[in-house]
Amino acid sequence: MTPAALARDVADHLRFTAMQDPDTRDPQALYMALSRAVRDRLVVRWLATRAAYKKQDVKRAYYLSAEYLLGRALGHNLINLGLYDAAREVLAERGLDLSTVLEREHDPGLGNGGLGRLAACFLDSMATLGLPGFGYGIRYDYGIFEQGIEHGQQVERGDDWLRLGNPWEQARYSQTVTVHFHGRVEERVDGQGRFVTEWVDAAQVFGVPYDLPVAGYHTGTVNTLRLWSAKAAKEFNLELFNAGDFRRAVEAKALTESISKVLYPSDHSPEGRELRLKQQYFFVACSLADILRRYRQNHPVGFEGFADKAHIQLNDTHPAIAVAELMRILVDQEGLTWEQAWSITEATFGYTNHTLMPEALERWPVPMFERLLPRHLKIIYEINRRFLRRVSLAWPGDNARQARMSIIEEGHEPQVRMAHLATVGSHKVNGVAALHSELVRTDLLPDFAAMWPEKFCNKTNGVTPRRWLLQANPRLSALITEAIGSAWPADLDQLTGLAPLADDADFVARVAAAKRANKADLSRHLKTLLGVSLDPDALFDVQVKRMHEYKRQLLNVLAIIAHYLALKDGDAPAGPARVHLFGGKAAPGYAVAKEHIHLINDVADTINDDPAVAGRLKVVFIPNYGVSLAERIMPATDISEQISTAGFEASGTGNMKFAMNGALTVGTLDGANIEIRDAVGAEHFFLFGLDAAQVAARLRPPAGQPGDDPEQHIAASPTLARVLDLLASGFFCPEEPGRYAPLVARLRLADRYLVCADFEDYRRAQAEADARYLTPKVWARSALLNVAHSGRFSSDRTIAEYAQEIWGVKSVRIDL
Ligand code: 26Q
Repeated sequence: MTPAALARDVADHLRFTAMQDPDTRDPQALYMALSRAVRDRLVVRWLATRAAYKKQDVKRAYYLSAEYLLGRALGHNLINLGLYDAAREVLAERGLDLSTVLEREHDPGLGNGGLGRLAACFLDSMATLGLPGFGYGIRYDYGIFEQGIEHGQQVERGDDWLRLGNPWEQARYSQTVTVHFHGRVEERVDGQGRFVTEWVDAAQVFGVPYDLPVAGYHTGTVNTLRLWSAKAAKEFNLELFNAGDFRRAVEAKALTESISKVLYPSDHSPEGRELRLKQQYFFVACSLADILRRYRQNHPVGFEGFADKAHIQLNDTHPAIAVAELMRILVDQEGLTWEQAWSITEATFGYTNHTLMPEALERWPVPMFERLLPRHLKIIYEINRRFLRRVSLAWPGDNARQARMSIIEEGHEPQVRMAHLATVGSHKVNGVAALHSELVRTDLLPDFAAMWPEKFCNKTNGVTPRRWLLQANPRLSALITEAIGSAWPADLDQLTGLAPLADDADFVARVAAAKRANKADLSRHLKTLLGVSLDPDALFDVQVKRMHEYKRQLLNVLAIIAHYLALKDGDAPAGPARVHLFGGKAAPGYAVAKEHIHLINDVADTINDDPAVAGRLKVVFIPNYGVSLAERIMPATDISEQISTAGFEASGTGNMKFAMNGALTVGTLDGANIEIRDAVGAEHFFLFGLDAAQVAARLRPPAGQPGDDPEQHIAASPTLARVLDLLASGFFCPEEPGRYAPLVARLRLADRYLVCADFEDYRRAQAEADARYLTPKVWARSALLNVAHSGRFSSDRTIAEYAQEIWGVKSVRIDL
């Protein structure tokens, strides 16, 4: 672990692994060599961890997720291994900055947003807590698209993240799994007179596992993330090839391998295509085969004890087909009775819900399901038959209830409801913030909560403080360590030790200086990236997250326009100069979200070009928001925009990263915002807007009550009326004046996310924030108290709760 040994191994990897000049200063070559040298240092712990789990035959937690937004690995692993300073020295000897080398790593974007990043934070916490946790997912050849902005509009480019090789992964060809699709089901009586079912004539695909190390922070634990890549069972059709039909000879192979080709770039919008279901079954079948193989190694006969040795957590419904797949294996292949298999299955699974929006719930058309997975459909029917029998025994004659609860939605086009399958097949169902879990119980799955009240629970999300504070914000981290010692990254509640320092003027000033330096860093970065000049003394107000109507980037931009007009009129109350930053991808098929990106860019161009507000107001849309940009943005933010319509954002996790880095939230009572406000104190959080109950009353008014009327809010707010008129007039898009007239017309007609209803109160909260910012000491005190009380939002706390209350796994000491 010394710099000298690291330097030697880097040179060796340059020479022997890459066959390059061992004295090179090429950052890309050094990124590869340094990563390999770091990986070598993980291997001893990796093997020791695996051996300890096996020897002690511990219960393992398996996290099944279609997405992982891991972020770059090198810096993270250097920190977790305590090798950061050694690496800096090694590169300095070559005249290179460590940061230049870290930047060469392609940020692996194997996810869409919050759900995928949560999975990555959870892996980090499992390893840091020494828990036997395994991640399973898909090794997409192409991750989330790279977003460009051309003429103010989003353009998408493929993310060929493996182009230059991936030094962290290890293929394990010998553990390849065979997966089946299509075919038909044969039912017959076997030699002993038993009724057996067989899935025959199915097409085959290989799943090749690629392992990534997941190192804990300052521990011996290195867990594994295993990602599956699809490989054709047949390389090509030799007959066709010999007959000269080369195209058709390779076609089947290409089609098969398309299963793990690309991540679906949509979130919250159902993608009903067959390939998506194929992806889901593919990685679930591979993972379950792997989990059962591992179980058999220590338990050669029987499956009675399976649920005592394995818990499987379903990250949303994307892997919910696992319920049917485990039943298939236990009944068809292992010969267990249905009852035996079902009690194992129920005891094995837990299901985490991440969304309440009905249109985002996964449903598959029965005919498609039957074509792809005929045996699984039959199993689901049988699960459903037995389940509905229980419902009818508990509520005799209540046919409407049975129809509501059925796993199969009947009707013109029957569908499989994956959330119902996951709920029936799991012993625990959880939401991801207190409000969300309550709404899961009362709004989303009320019939299920009535049947199994003890099944439902809450696990408020968290984020890893290693990446999001220690690594992303070294300036603030150094101050924290100076004040409370260095144990906080693995025990984040210790941050409360900062609270008394909120009254120490010198310390508060140093925290403020760190923030200013971070803002200067970000400004420099954005200058090189986009050519914009930002003033680090301005208030940095940031909204970064996926583009979605419910997240209300539109509310933000309308208020910016209002502020702009007030500045031009000279009747704005005294306030600081403001910089408004936006970032976020729109699903390629989500036209409204793309329109909002266009609008933000049009407004930015107009405002940034207007000398009347120069030095007072700037607006920037930062392209290609992802983990790496987030690491630069979170530490450099004063105001965190968490302004979703109450009841729509399940939790949010960006909100936690901002607070941990000393931003103040302007936010609604939604998701985890509520818990953040409770933790940091209401006076250090700028609350506005309708709450979830009020939103529900406006959007779904009880019979006889009026619903929301946007025109009424517009009439009551001359500011809003003027903003909408200006927008509709084409002021921000003179080259195409009609561009935003439809947007305004839609808003006036039906405002599904209550932008108009919340507009004035949002402006009020922003004005309060402005006023506080004018007294830097008061602001900095609030910022420090946000940091001091964000300990609860460490994913270590979240994972400790899952381990204790759902998974039943315990930490394992790894002796080296
Ligand atoms: C489903 C079917 C077909 C295609 C795509 C999808 C799909 C993909 C991704 C549906 C949803 C997602 C992602 C959802 C997501 O990121 N949800 C967020 O999860 C976070 C972690 O719990 C929460 O903090 C956020 O509030 C929630 O929006």
